[in-house]
Amino acid sequence: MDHHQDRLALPVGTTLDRFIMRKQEDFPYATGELSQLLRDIALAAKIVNREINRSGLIDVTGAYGQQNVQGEEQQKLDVIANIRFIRALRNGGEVCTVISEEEEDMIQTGKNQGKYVVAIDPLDGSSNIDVNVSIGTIFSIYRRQSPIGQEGTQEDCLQKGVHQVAAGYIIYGSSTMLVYTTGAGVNGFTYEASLGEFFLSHPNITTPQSGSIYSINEGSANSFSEGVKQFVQYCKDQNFSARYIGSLVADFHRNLLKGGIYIYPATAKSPKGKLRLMYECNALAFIVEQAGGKASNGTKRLLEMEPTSLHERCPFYIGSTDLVDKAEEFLTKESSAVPVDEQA
Ligand code: AHM
Ligand code: MG
Repeated sequence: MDHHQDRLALPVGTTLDRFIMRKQEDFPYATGELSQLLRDIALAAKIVNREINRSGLIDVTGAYGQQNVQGEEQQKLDVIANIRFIRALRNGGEVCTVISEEEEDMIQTGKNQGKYVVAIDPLDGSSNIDVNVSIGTIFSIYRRQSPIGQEGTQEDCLQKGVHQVAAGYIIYGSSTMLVYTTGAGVNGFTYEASLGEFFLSHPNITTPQSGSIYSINEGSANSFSEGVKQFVQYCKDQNFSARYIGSLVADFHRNLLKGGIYIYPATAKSPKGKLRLMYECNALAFIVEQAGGKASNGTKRLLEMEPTSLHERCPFYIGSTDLVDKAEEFLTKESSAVPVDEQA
């Protein structure tokens, strides 16, 4: 094709499916199951995106009328997204067991030949659904440890974040994007609704070493620990911008691209932090590290945390390496300080 023709009909770019296939060719012994699994997730994401986009028009907004395992009010779209992703994973056949923020117990897909286990938050930030603010889906993929041919076990599901083979998120924002890693960098794809495809739009995402955005719910500042208070004061002293959407995926995505730090610390209301290790923190920690950033529980690398239960929560510090280092510095000083009532 000559140059003129190329200008008349610009190439549409690389689709997610083609990108996944090309990556698979980099691994000579790959069987294609992980690729298929990623495509299953992308299909469910398109369906959920459709429901979200027309949510003011059809009866999917508002509360479902039940609470999830954590006693939180479920939104209708929480339930819909949960059904859609689990159905896609079950039909795909690569996954033996799913754990979901919306379900108390492990979900056995009945596909006992499946090599993988998935942890998913089907719709995060759901309090933002009804007000048309960005929401997201977060997922982690692990290789099962138990022998193939039987149901997945609790041990298969409760692996440390370092054992993830892939992780990603979908952001349903001003545009819809899917961002994922398989441990060889991070790539982002934007959804082209008229073609029904995700296209590679953000190849090889790297996060700035430092940044000037801090994201934390300062409404809880009275119950922050001294170290967190001091770090927030440090951000103000540096004239950083405060940005907090209250939708983790959106806050994370912005900071990933621009540089910054997101914090959900322990507070009086949530003594262990609010976010869940298995459904929210591990996936984003894997992605941020692959993009050159850092994630911590305040004192330790998040991906090294040993999970003990499916729905456990942990304090979360994630973003540009310099800022997470700085936050850890304040927190370490705090933990080595002698409590006031024990001082001589
Ligand atoms: P959810 O999983 O129930 O949607 O809650 C998680 C959300 C995150 O998206 C967000 O960062 C955080 O909760 C906001 O919490 P808060 O309103 O306490 O600041
Ligand atoms: Mg969530």
